[in-house]
Amino acid sequence: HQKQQHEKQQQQPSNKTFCPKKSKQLVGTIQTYLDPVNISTVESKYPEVRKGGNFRPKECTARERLAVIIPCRNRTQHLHILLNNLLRLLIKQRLDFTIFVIDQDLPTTFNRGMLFNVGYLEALKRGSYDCFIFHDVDMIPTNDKCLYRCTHNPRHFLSGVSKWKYRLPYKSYFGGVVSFTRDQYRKINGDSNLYFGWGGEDDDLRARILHKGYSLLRYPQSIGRYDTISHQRDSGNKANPARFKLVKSAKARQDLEGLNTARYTVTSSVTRRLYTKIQVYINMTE
Ligand code: UDH
Repeated sequence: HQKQQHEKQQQQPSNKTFCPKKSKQLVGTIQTYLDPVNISTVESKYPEVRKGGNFRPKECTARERLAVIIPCRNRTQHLHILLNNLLRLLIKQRLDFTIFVIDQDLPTTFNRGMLFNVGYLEALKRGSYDCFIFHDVDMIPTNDKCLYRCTHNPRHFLSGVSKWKYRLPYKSYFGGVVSFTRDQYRKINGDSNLYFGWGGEDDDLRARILHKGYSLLRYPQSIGRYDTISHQRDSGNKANPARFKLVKSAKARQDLEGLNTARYTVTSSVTRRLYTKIQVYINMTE
């Protein structure tokens, strides 16, 4: 029933033209707002966003349906800052999007990769999304020409991040903000579910992409510039000592575990004004 309702909301009248690939409203570098903000302030700024965090341009038909998947545990303040910046950009780009926030129940150690899988699977239960952007809660785009769209290959959005002096920690880094079409993510069997704790899952994801014959796209320096919100190391997300060994076996495990073996229990699903929040329990021993 929930899916039917979403689908109904998403049905498009056929007499409209497609939205332009690059909206004329885009200017390039934009100001970022990194200070804490109340969610009610953000809500009042975006009356055009519908409950559950859904927006669709009225004057044109968007080219694809985008699900923005944000893993977020104990970072509500960051989430509000991100929404305060990101919604403006997505609306300006005239995208048809829904924001999904995926939270993981305590006490299990944080598992970012598995939360991506949850986001993908749960979003598709609620609507027919074509494009998935997995978005860390503390990455703030600084250029509105950074298009939140999917392309013929998976894309890494970041070319430089403020906390690394607008560079990347290493050349093959594939964390922060990445995009996949529905098909691309399914073909690589999503993320690994095995990375509990900090590190490694992004390198595993990159290995999966290359192993299935995709190449990697990345926005150029001026477009992929991101600001970050500084933070302490999170509790419940200690550096994972198994990560180096796991990354080595990424290709061998790819078809055996990932999207096709993600086991979790949805403990709550709530439609807030600016996002759909899905809370999950992950059993580490399953
Ligand atoms: N996150 C939470 N809560 C947590 C931990 C992580 O919400 O307790 C989410 C959040 O969206 C965050 C993302 O997971 O932005 C990434 O976690 P992080 O902020 O700890 O990662 P970090 O910024 O990553 O430290 C930098 C990685 C550079 C090296 C990559 C190694 N492969």
